[in-house]
Amino acid sequence: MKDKLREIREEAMKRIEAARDLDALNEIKVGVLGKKGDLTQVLKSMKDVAPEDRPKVGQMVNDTRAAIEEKLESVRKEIANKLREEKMKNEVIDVTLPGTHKMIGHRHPNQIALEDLERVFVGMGYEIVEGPEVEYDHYNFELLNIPANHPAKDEQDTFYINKEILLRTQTSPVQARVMEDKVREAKETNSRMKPIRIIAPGRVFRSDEVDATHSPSFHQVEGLVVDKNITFADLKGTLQQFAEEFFGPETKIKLRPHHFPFTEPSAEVDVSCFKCGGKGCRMCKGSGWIEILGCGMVHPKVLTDCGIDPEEYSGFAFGIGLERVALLKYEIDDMRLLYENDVRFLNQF
Ligand code: 2U9
Repeated sequence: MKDKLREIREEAMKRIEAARDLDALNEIKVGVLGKKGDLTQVLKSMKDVAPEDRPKVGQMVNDTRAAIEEKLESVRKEIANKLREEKMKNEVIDVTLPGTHKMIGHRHPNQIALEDLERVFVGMGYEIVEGPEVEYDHYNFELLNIPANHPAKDEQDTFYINKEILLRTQTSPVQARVMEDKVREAKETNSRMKPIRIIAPGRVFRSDEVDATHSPSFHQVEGLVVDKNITFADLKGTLQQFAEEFFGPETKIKLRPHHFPFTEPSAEVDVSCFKCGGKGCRMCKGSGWIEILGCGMVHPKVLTDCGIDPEEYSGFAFGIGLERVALLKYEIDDMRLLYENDVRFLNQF
């Protein structure tokens, strides 16, 4: 029995030593220690051993099992280590390889210009208001002092849905709606109308041919302030502040008389060229000035039609073409680039 055990042990040790992988080790384990394994067979023949020898033989079987198990475990660890090392060697990272380029998103130049504009006006206490792109003729034209026979209606080539409904040609209807809402709110609460200080950014539509400076769909940011004692000086001060914050602290503004149906008096506003500071360059076509927006005091008829008494309240309004500002600010020479969404263009912002 003793010899048999030694034989099993030596044979097992030799085979374990020679094993090259985990499968081979497992096979040995089953063959020696398993249910039908060599060592288990020996245990089964214990009944033939004289009772007085059984404890000793039992101990020997246990020792043999323990020695074999220990050897199996140490060789298993060795093989596992070797496998891991080989895997690491194959998986080595070459830090000199060029990296894979991940594309990241960029804000569209229109969006950058919009956020810059909004920051300036929100800083002055303005609220941002949006409204429908599909509008009633009533809000888009009539309330803004552009009645059916008004020539401005032809100028603003309009996309009509039907006789009364159209794609808005300006964001002004949003402001007209806000005025109506404020008047209604004041009536309902039996109180004075609250002051209005809003900007209305959004998409507008005009039936224009596409070229470097025109598109049938573009964006405006319009502003409206209505309160008691609002004067043209407030308008000028606001625009001066806006110009300095948006284009730089040295920027000057110049107002030229103009005409809009919804404002009286009206003006077009130029800013001193932010590229050359006013000396004259390609950007300002040598003039030193760049036209940037239109503005004026809200026409008394517009106030009246929205339910506001022009004897009690006055207001100013302005309108900025967002694409125009974005093109100027980023020195883009063709508006079409803003709508093509070519990533080679967008990646530059
Ligand atoms: C209300 C009353 C008056 C909005 C105004 C302009 C002047 C203006 C243009 C800028 C470039 C349009 O995108 S553009 O072509 N806009 O010059 N807009 S005053 O006046 C209002 C608006 C709403 C109730």
